[in-house]
Amino acid sequence: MYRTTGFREKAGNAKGGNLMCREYYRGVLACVLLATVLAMTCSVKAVAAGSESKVNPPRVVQVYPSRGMEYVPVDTSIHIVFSGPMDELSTIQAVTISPAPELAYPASWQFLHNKSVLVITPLRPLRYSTTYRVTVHKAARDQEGIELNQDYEWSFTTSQSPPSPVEAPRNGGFSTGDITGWKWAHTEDRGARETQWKVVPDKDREHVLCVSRPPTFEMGTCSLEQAIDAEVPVTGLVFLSFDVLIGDYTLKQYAPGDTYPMKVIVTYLDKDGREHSFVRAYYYYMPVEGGVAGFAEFVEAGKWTQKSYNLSMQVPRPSYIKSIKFEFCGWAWLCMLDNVRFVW
Ligand SMILES: [Ca+2]
Repeated sequence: MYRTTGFREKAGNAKGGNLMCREYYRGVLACVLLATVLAMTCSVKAVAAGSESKVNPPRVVQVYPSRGMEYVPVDTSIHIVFSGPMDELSTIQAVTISPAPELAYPASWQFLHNKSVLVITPLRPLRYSTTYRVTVHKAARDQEGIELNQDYEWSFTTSQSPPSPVEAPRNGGFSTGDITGWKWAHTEDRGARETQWKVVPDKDREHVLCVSRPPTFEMGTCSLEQAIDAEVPVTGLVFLSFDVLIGDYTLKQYAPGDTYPMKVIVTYLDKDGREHSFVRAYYYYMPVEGGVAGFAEFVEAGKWTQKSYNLSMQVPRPSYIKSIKFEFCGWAWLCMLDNVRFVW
C-alpha cells in the first residue's frame, strides 16, 4: 500500500489537486498495482523509481520444469522466471543443480525478456529417472544490486529410460519356444555325437535355451548367432545382459585355442568403421594346465548368473553392433542361456 500512497502524493503534488488528473492517476495506479501483482516490475520500476527509495527484493515467480514435476524429458531446459531484470553474473553464480548436469559458460546460460528469464540448457541430456534439485541462492542480484529475500529451491524428476528402439537380439528370451531369429551351427568329427539345442522350462523360467552335448571322445563346437545390424548412440550407455547357467562339462583345459564351455562374442564397429570384438568366456573348473584367458570369468556351476556388460565403456566404444554369437565347445557339456538383451 505504501506504493499507492507514495504515488498518489507525488501525483497530487504535481497536479495541484486537479480532480480529473487524480482520477486519471488512480486508474494508472490500479494498472501499476496489477502489474506488480503480475510481477512485471520492469515497467513498474520505471514508474515507481522516482517516487520511492524502498524497492522490493527480486524473487522467483515461476519455474519450468515446475516443482515436483515428473516424467520430465531428459532434453529439457530449465527456466527460471524472476520478478524483474537480473544481474547476469551473480544470478548464474547463484544457481546450483544437483546432480550437476554438464553446463558450459556462457553457452548454457541464456537471459531472455530483459534479463528477467534465465534459461539453462545443459550440454547433454539429463539422466533418466533422476530427481534434480535446483537452488537459486539468495546471492542472486537484480540489476539494482538487490539480493533475493531467501534461497529458492525446487526439484523435478526426469522420465524413465525408454526401451531400446528395437528388440535386440530378437527372441533373446526364447519365448517363442525355439531359436527363431538365431542361426545355429555346429561342427563335430564325422560320426561323432551331435550337439543339441532345446528350449525348455527351468524352475520359474518358462523358456530357456539349453545347449548340450552327451559325453563323446571327440571335440565338438556349436554356436548360436544373430545379426544385430544396429547403430547405437555415440553418447549414453550401451548394455549387454544375459543369464547364464553352466552345468557339468568335461573340458578342463582352456588354452591354447580359447576353448570354453561357453563364450559370447559381440562384433561391432567403432565410429571410424573399424571392426572390434567384445569377448567373454565362462568356466567353472580350474584349468588343469595353461591357465585361463583374461576375458574368461568364473561362474558357479549349476547356478543361474546374470551377466551385464557396459559396452559403452569399451575402447573404442561401439557405434554400430553387427552381431552377437554364443559359442559352446568341448567333449561334453550342458549350458543354459536366457534373457539375452541389448539396451541403449
Ligand atoms: Ca526366457
